[in-house]
Amino acid sequence: MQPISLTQHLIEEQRRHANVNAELRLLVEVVARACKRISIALGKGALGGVLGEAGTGNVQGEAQKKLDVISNEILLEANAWGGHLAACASEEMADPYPIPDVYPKGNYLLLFDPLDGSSNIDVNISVGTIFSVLRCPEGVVNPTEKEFLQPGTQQVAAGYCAYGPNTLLVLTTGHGVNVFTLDREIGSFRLTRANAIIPEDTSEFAINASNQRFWEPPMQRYVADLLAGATGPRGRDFNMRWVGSMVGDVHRILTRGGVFIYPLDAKVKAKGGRLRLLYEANPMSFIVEQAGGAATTGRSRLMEVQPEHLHQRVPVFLGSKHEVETATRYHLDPAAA
Ligand code: P6P
Repeated sequence: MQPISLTQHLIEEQRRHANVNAELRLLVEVVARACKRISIALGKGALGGVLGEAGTGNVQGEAQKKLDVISNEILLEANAWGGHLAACASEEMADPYPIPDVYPKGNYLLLFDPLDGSSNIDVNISVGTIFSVLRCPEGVVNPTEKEFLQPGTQQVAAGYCAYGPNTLLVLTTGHGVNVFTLDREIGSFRLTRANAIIPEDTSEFAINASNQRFWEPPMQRYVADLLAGATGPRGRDFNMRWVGSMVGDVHRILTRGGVFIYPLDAKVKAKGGRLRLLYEANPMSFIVEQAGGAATTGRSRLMEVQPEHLHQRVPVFLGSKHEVETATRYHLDPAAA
């Protein structure tokens, strides 16, 4: 029997869970459709004339790839007319994007990193789209940045689309995590892994080790103990992976466990971290927690951080529950670790 489609899954969730209503179902389906278009654009590679730099920069001060801009536009256009959103916010745009007045507005706010890891595009390594859904506060018709500044615990849904050897949509609406694989022949996402669970323990860590000399002392000790392996306090050997695309690393962790860390280091301390809170760290933390994992800033639960501005950055420790707790303990009580 064919695995069920994303639409059937969402209709069944709508029947079971009050928080999954028709508007949220439409939102997720619209985002999924946009991700299919992004996957097609990526798949053309050099033949599509869309590789390389756009010649513009974004609010992060980063040079934009052509596909950053294209992916952002695909998501904005797809979400403009459905009547499910009040506004969008994107890594690629300085300010929130209000739904044009010609269209009806809805009750949700959508935040996204349209193409995470885009530095990997030109070398054909997996990239992804990350999205987060918040409720627009009651009575607010024209939301501004303020309405987006909600802690991650307020998310009603989150997900990512991983553009790898196959295109996968990973989704949570607060009732576990489900993985859908794009059937390119019929253009439908099919449920291929229901209720994904992250192993609580792991022997695999993901970090950009080239930043080692910039790490804080607890981070230095934690990683040194991982590298000491069986000869050190951890008493077992560890393996390291670093994709350079958060979506790639997080999906590996969702699949076989692991811990992903982008800590506060001397290079990024002034900015508050490397990764963005609202449309990278929060949605990934929601997914990881819903799959039985954990997500902290190294010192406290990540989804409880109260955002102060739209593009705020945050240190990220997420993945296998016990390993995240261990890494966090090094920071909270160095002697006890
Ligand atoms: P670095 C990609 O730019 C990104 O935002 C994440 O997807 C990725 O995990 C991280 O930055 C990579 O950072 O410093 O290793 O290039």
